[in-house]
Amino acid sequence: MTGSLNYYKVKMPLVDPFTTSFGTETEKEAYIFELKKDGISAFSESVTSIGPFYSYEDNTTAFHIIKSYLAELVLDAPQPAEFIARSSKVKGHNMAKAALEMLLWDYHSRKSGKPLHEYIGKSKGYADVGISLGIDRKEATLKKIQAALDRGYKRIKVKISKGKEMDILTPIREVYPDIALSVDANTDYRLRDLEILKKLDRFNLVYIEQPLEHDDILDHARLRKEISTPICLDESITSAERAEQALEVEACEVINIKPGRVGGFTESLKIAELARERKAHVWVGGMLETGIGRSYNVALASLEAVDYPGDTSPNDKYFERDLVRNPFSMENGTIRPNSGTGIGVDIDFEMINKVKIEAGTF
Ligand code: OSB
Ligand code: MG
Repeated sequence: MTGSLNYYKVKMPLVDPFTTSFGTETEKEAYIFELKKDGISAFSESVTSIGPFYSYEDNTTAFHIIKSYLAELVLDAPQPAEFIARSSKVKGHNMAKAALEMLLWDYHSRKSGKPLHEYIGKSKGYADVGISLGIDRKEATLKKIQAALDRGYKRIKVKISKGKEMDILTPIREVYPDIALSVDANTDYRLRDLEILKKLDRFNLVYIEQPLEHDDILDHARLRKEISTPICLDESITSAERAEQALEVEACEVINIKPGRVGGFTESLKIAELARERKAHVWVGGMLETGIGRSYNVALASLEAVDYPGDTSPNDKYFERDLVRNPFSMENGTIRPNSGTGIGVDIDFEMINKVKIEAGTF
């Protein structure tokens, strides 16, 4: 029998507004998907947001692509590889594809009786956790950093934007000269800003994340020769092939894997292995996901091949009440993936019903 694919569009306020170089997010609007077949219910989330400011996809484009082209390809619960083959005729739209590809990973790991992190490869059983802090007033940022250090976070990442980088970093390094610190520019610079980017070398950063254009590899390779701060690519790495090209031309030494950005877990696993072979560093990022999307990130981040702390904060950084009844807790800067089968989330349907603004079945 074929299964059914349900969706719930939810809208939840963020605990704290999140400001990056591309804008401020005050609430989360996300599509949650549920695949029901043969007594198994699997869940996933699209990492797209309200507008196309991180990448060209947003909730509306993802929903359109899923409804018009992809939903019909998952109803018989194929293996993820089969879904990728079937959906390859749709160009791009990785986030839309990832929402369903990951749904199939949850489905099949539940079917196998294993937790997702054991199903996908060699897991350490925990993920090392860093925090991603949005742009805020100096005092607020310093307070958040202290709170994060007190909670055991293993790396502090702060968002920067062009023209504000010195004002953001100088006070942080004054108070915390030695913490593991990184910055994320979310594409705010160009090669012509080289003089500013060179100044960042003095802050002894673990890396600078995505300084240049969202689809650039070549200018990052040029930039890398000019600065001593290691480069981490986020937006530019849209597939394992892209990752290989970036490493080949030495555009970066670190990669932020976001399963949503690369079309799902299959590509994510390839990138993690590739980075290990090429002696590059990898970690798992986040997109302010609810506990459903986050559980995938934590499972992936727990793999041995992932060697840097990720942006996989516990749920309370984002939401007062999440969509799951078993939120993550952090101990000594680590989070354990859920132990149930698949992504192991205990879905809080009462909460989903409370915050859903749209729902339906494909
Ligand atoms: O660039 O990593 C990013 C959030 C939304 C969009 C892009 C990014 C981020 C984050 C937050 O840095 C990561 C998280 O805590 O989920
Ligand atoms: Mg980033």
